[in-house]
Amino acid sequence: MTARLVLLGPPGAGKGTQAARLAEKLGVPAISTGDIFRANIKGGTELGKKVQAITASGALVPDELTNDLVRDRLAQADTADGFLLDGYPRNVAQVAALDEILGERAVDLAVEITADPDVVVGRLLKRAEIEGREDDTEDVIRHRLDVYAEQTAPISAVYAERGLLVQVDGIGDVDEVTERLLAAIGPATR
Ligand code: B4P
Repeated sequence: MTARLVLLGPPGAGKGTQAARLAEKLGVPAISTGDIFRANIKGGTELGKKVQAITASGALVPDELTNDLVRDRLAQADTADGFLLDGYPRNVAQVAALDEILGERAVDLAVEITADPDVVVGRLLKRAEIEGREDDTEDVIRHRLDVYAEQTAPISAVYAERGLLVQVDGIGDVDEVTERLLAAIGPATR
């Protein structure tokens, strides 16, 4: 079975949460650009130093850094039978970069998790209490939502035009959302 999936949705919709669950069920690696940046920041790497202030402000990391990172990750052997991209692509230029990286191995499906902005702000503020993520303050969360609306939301139309978009309601119990996602993805795995 292969599944080359892209997970879309606003900050706090549940992408990271659901990506880990779906990856396990589908037997493909979940690749989160946000997690990769955070690991580099924690490890004090050159990349981490370059992106720390950017991610803390809620802005997008420059495309050239992000695209190179994804290109390297998708060249690894564990992606041969599929992958789940979480948080990438994040703007229309990154969609073009991903097309170029994948070539013939095009994406099977883009799955958008939808959620009301008020709900996602509440979730992220709750996470702030637990994890203390630098970009989970109310001001930065609002900025991340603006960046999402301006730069990331238009991606859905691109995949919809290709007939590859499904939307799944991200409101509700985590298990319930996983079930909805698996039902939506099912036909795209082969
Ligand atoms: P990300 O790590 O992608 O952060 P995010 O959009 O907030 O999503 P995340 O996956 O963490 O949260 P989730 O919705 O799962 O990006 C962070 C930063 O990295 C960006 O701002 C940017 O600077 C940079 N970056 C990343 N990718 C980039 C790219 N491609 N280009 C440029 N820059 C990039 O979960 C949120 C919370 O909700 C959790 O606490 C979870 O427990 C809770 N939750 C989830 N589902 C729930 C449910 N059903 N009910 C209740 N709570 C739920």
